[in-house]
Amino acid sequence: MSERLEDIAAAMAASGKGLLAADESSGTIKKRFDSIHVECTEENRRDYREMLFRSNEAMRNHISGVILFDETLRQKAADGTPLVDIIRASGAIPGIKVDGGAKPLAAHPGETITEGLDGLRERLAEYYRLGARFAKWRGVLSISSSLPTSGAVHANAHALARYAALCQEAGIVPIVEPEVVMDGKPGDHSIDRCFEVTEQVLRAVFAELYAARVNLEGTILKPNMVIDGKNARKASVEEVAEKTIRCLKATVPALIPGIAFLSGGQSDEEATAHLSAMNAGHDLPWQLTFSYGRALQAACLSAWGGKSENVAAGQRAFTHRAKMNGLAATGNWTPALEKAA
Ligand code: 5MM
Repeated sequence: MSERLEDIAAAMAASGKGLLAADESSGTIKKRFDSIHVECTEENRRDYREMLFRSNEAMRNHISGVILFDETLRQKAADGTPLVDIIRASGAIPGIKVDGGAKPLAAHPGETITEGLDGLRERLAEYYRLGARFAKWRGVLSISSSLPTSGAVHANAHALARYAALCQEAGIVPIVEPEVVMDGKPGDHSIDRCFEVTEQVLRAVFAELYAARVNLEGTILKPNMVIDGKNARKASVEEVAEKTIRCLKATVPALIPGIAFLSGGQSDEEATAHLSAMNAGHDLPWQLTFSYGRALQAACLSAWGGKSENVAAGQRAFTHRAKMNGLAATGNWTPALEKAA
């Protein structure tokens, strides 16, 4: 495969495919395993992720890249094959989460700054040697009556831009993920408030990317959708699609090759329906696709339940969601396809 940033980014945003976010840090994967009563050991994490990456139909046809956590990038399958080689053999691109997580932002109660810039140049060089061709960094912004503050918006946008420039220097495509969370506290904000904040955040992010001289054609954006808070009324699928597109058109340059949404706590089917509605019948300058964690994995996790005899069932569940989202990435998903499964 070509090693140009632009070509890697275009392959990540290939039509009808999307990204699998399997980069849960140790604490997050423990929560997922707790929910199915599975012990969070290195072997169980390996077995779970090996099951995902060996889902041939899903990986070959619907997944363009996989975001990994540091441990997984270095791990070998039960038969000794590096997990990275299994991903590559399927035609998907291995990627790596390089942020150090969201930590309290000094003097900004209730807000966070994502850490991990110190030593990042050296870590990126190692990740490149290990096979990663893209990376991910997530900034987190919460909505309340007084948040986010402009201090938090700018600190996170600045960190995202410094990260993105370092990635490109290392030959790695940055996924820039400024997440305006839907499930924060109190989580009762309206879709219009989410629009206002997402617009403010994306404007700040692109101003910083520009100032940092980031090559937009070698960058993927991973935003939230414009959506009501988790504890507010639920806007229709059409309203979410229309307001999200409007917000992106107002803020995201057409040079960005792909926008890959996070699912953010939406149900599996909601995340698919929203993506499909955005792609159906809209003339867009970028590929719009998925980079889901929970909305791709929840059904698979429960079908597997940590039991080797359930691997085929887990793979069927993952393949189904990957296929549904692949169809949504071209606007061709319908609810009837879920029932037909
Ligand atoms: C898969 O979850 C990712 C890792 O989260 P932690 O660093 O907190 O363990 C997360 O960054 C993910 O890539 C995005 O938030 C999108 O995931 P969802 O579940 O929102 O689609």
